[in-house]
Amino acid sequence: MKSKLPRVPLYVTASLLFGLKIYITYRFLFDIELENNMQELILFINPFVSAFLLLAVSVWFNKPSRQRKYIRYSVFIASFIVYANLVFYRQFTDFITIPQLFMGSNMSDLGSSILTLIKPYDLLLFLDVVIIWVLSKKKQEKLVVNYQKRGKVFALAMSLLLVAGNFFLAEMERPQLFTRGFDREYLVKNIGLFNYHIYDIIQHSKAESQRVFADGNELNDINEYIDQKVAPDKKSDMFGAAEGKNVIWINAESLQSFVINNEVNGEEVTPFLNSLIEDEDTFYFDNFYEQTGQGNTSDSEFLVENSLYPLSRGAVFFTHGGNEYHAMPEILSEEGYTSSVLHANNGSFWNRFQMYDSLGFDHFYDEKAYEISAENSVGWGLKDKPYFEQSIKYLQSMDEPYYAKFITLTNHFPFELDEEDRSIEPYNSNSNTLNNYFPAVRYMDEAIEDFFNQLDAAGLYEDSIVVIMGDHIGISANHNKAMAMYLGKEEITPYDQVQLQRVPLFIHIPGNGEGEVISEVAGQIDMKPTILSLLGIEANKDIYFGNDLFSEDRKGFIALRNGDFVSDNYISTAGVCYDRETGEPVEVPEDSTNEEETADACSGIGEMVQKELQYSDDIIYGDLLRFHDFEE
Ligand code: GP9
Ligand code: MN
Repeated sequence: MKSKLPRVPLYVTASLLFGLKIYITYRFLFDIELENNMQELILFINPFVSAFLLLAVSVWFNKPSRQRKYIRYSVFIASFIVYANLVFYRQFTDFITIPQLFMGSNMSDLGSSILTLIKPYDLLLFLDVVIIWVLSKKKQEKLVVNYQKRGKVFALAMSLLLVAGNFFLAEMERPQLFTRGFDREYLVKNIGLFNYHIYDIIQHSKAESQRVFADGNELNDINEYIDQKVAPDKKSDMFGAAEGKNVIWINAESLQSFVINNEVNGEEVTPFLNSLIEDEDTFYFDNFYEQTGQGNTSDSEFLVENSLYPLSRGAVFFTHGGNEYHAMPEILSEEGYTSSVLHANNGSFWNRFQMYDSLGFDHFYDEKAYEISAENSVGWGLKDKPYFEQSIKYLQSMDEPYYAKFITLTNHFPFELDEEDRSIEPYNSNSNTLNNYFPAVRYMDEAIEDFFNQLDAAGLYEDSIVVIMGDHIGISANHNKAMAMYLGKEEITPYDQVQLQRVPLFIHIPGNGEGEVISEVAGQIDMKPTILSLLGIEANKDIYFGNDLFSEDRKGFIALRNGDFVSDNYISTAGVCYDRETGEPVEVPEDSTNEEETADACSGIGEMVQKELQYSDDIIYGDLLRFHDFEE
C-alpha cells in the first residue's frame, strides 16, 4: 500500500542525517571545549546549516538522476573530509589546514601512526552515507524535487540565510572571529568544519598571492631605512653584560604598568615586583609600551622574537606561521644556545606548534608536559604556581646556555581565581573585570616570587638573567569608567588610553649591581636587539625595527599597531598630537602660514611610523626574509 503522507525530499532527509552525524562527531569525538549554553547552541546549529548549504545545491539539477548522484557523492566526500579531520585530530588535537596538507612535516608523522588512529567503530560514522546512498538508489520520484526557478532560488536563499544566522550568532559569541582567527577550534565550533575549510583556503590563497609576487627587490628600500633610521652606530655600554648566561623569560599575562607600585583597598598589588624594582640587579622600564594587535599574547611573542610588527588584522602566528624568519631562538642557537617555550595550554592555540618551529625554538613544553587536574586549574588552565613548580625539572634538564620562555596563564581575562588563592580583596566598582584583576595580578606576583625562590634553590639563578614583560593590556577601554574611578580621574582621555598601554618590563641580571629605573620611551619591538646585545651577540645583517634599550642612539619613538605613536616629546592618537609630559594637545599657531608649522608637531614622526609599519607588513606578506642573506 502506498503511503498518503508526502515524502520528505531526499536533500532534506540527507541534510538532517548528515547534520546529525557531524554534530555527534563534534560533540563526542572531537574534544571541543564548550564554555556556555550559547556555544552549545551554536555547535548544535552549525552542522545542520552546513549540511543544508551543501545539499540544497542539488535542487538546481533538473535531471532526477543527477540530483541523486550529487547528493550521494557530496555526502560521501564531505563525510570523508570530516573523517580525515578526525584522524588528524586524534594525533594532533587540531584541524587540517591547507599549508599542513601540502607541506607539513606533521602529515608525514601521521603516515606511520595512521593505523593506530583508526578505530573499528569509526565505520558507524559512515552509516548516514549508507542510508543516503540506499535511498538515493530508490527510484521514487517523490524523493527528488522538481522546483520551478522560484523554488530553487528559495532553497538557495534559505541556505544562505541559515549561514548568515549562524555567522551572526558566532560573531556575537566571539567578536571579530574572522579577522582574528584565534584558534582553529574556535572557528570549527562556531562556523563548522566546512566553513572553516573555506575560510582557511581563502586565507591561504591571499597570503600565497602576495608571497608569489614578491621577488626580494622590496628589501632594498627596507634595508636602507634600517641602516639610516634604526641601526645604532655603536654598541651600548651594556653590550655583553650577560654574555653566556641563560635567559629566563617570563611573559606576564595581561600585566599592565598601572598596578605597579600601586594599591587596592590599602594593599600593595604587586609587592614582589615592586621590591624587584628596588633591587640593585634590576633594570625596570616604566615607559615601556605593548604594541600588539589582534593576536594578543602571540603578537607580543612575535614582536619579541623578531623585532618586527605584528599585523593590523589577524594574528600573524596564524596567517604567516610558515614564513621564513630570522628570530631570536635561531640566532641564539647559532651561538650555542638551546631554546624552549613552556606554556601549560593547548599547543595549537595561536598556531604555536607551527610558528615555534618557524621561529627556531628547539622544544615546546605544552599542556601535555604538565600534570593538570581540576584542583590545580582555574580559568584558562593550570594555575601559575603549580605551573612554575612543575617547570623547574624541565629547566634543570636543559642544555646550557638556554633561552627558556615561560608564558603564565592565570591572570587572564576574566581573571577568575579560587578563594584559597586570593590574598587581597577585589576592587569595588561597576566592572567585575577590573575588580577581579587585582587579586589575580597579586596571585601572579606571588607565583613569580615563588619561582625566583625555586630558581635559587635549584641553583639556576646565578647563571641566568630573568626578564619579565607584560604581554598586553588586560583591562580594555570597555572598563574605562571603573578605570577612571580607580585612577582617581574624571575620565580616561585618548591620551590616557595610550598611557594605559604601558606594560612592565624588568631585566634582572644577578650580580650586575647597576640596576636602575629607565624612563626612556621603549616597547616590545626593542626586546630582540636588547637581549642580543646583553648577551654580546652581534647580528649586523639582521632586519629589525627595534633598538637596544641600553643604547643612547635610538629612534625616539614607539609605533603602536594602530598607527598611534609615542615619541620622546609627543603622543599621537586619534589624529590629535599631545605633549607627552603634560597630556595637553599641542596647539598649532593659528596665523602660521609655514607648512612645517601648520602640520602639527607629530606629523614628521607620524610619517616615519607609517613607513615602518608598512615595511614590516611588506616583509611578512611577501615573506621577504627568504630572499635575505643574513650571513653575508
Ligand atoms: C593562550 C595564552 C593567552 O595560550 O597565551 O592568550 P591571549 O588570549 O592572552 O592571547
Ligand atoms: Mn596574553
